[in-house]
Amino acid sequence: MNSTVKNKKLSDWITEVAGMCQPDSIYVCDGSREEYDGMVEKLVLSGSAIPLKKRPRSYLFLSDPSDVARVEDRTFISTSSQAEAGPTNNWLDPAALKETMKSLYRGCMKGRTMYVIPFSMGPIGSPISKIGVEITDSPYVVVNMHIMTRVSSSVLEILGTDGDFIPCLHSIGAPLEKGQKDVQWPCAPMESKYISHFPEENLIWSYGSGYGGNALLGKKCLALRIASAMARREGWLAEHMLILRLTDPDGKQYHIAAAFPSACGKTNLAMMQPSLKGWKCECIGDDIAWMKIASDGRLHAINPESGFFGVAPGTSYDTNPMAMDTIRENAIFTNCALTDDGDVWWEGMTGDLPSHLIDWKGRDWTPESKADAAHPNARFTAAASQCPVICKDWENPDGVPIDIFIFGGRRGSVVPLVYEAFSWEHGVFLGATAASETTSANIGAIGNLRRDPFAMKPFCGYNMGDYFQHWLDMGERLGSKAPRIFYVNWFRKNQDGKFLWPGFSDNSRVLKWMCERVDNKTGARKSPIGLLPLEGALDLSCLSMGSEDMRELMSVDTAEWKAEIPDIEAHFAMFGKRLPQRLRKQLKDFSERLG
Ligand code: O2Y
Ligand code: MN
Repeated sequence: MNSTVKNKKLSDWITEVAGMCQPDSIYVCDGSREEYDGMVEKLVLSGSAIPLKKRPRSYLFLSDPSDVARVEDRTFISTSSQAEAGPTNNWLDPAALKETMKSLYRGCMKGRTMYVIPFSMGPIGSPISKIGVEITDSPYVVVNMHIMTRVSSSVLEILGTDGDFIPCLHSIGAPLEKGQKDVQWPCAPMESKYISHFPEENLIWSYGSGYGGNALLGKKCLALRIASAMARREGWLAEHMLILRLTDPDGKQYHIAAAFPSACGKTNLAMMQPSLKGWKCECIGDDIAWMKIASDGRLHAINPESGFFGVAPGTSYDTNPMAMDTIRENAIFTNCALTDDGDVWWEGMTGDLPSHLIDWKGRDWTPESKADAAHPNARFTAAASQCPVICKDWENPDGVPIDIFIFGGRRGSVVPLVYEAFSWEHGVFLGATAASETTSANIGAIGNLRRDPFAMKPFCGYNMGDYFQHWLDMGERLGSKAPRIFYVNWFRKNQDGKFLWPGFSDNSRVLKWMCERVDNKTGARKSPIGLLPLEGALDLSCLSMGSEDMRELMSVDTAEWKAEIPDIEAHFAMFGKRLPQRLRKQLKDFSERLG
């Protein structure tokens, strides 16, 4: 070991894991730039990382074709009873799961180095932050964790001899026999991948995948699944939400947290540059928000991460110029295509197609090729501090006070551009029934409607019925200081299948209306689904949008909404007795309003 670990729980755990996984060596990370550079250099020499001539200190990794995304089917919430995990999670008995995984872990790091990564989610030392330690045999994970979390030996100092941390054990599950040559992206077959969470003991065990959310355990595993269970016990919120600061032309600030399912443009909204003159938008986080009620009685949010692990395809100077500038240097790319002059490329990055590429599977690609050049879930990893519009308060340990919550999803029809909840309780109903059409970049067949409550279906570490109750309880505690709740749909289409709303920077028009609602500057019209903007209340200045299109975009067709009721009923029925009575009542009231 290259450093002395003074924390008893940590040194005992390292010894235990090393005994089980049998690595050739152990390395405790310090989070330094030299460490990062040294690791990347080794990854380049081994052929795992491709240095990009066109982007300073940036590298491309190509994964095994079987290891390209989070694997929901292999993700488990292992609580003592299945009821605690609830109907939206895969469950296995903890003792049985640990036995299975121990047999996989035995000897799984042979021929490899075992890295110990001490990290903080949230600013180091902040009272809202949590400390984790990831043990992994993947140097790719180490370099990504350097960007996505705060890896530092000062985390070990804060831990002292008896401080507590969340143990996150990860192995790619590909031991090397003596003399065996490594492959570019080692991992285990699908059936032996396990992404396991033990929320009752704040423990994460991941095996077999080296990709993203399966392997960078600070993100979805700790900051959402384990943290959501901790948040419920401790009375706060760990949510799948971007955080942004919007400033109006008079300098008044509004803080917005928004939950959309994966692949609905959270990173784009988080970094959006308003088309409205005089309005400013700054990014605080693009994926996860931890929120606590502060001494002012308001809900304050921090971004526990320190980087972005964004979807590359579709990201361009048109859709998200701030993300494009964030990744100009010091970036890691995974499963993007490689250009002949040593840059990355992906579908939607440029109007013109390159004449030749190496695709994410390492094959020659030309515009005639049938297959995508980049995988639809190809990713960039870059430090939040590199974002040109990162908010100066993004690392404020006290967080920012949230004024507005937004829920939403991708719906080609039925759901209007924006509406407001009647109350906190109605807002919880909107979050609990949120639904989105699946795309090629996420789960399920394209175009299926998937209910994804609060965009937390894959990330809630306990029974979602209890999660709904936790939101209702938080509303009680917040009282009149609770953020206002809105629902949006940027993706409604007309009869010809064309998007009705331009989206991106024009979404600022919708955010402006929300701010005006918060300040009681504009009224709203009541509809069965919620409060809609008054005619002409949305600022459409300098936007060429026909009034017919606008009417269609905002229309609420009672028959279409009635047709949604059986699906909502079936969705709620899953939770049985754990569904809060108040949500049952919300559904009844909604049906009655529809007539
Ligand atoms: O496929 C993966 O492993 C990445 S998933 C992801 C990454 C960053 C932000 N959000 C998500 C998500 O699935 O919500
Ligand atoms: Mn996400």
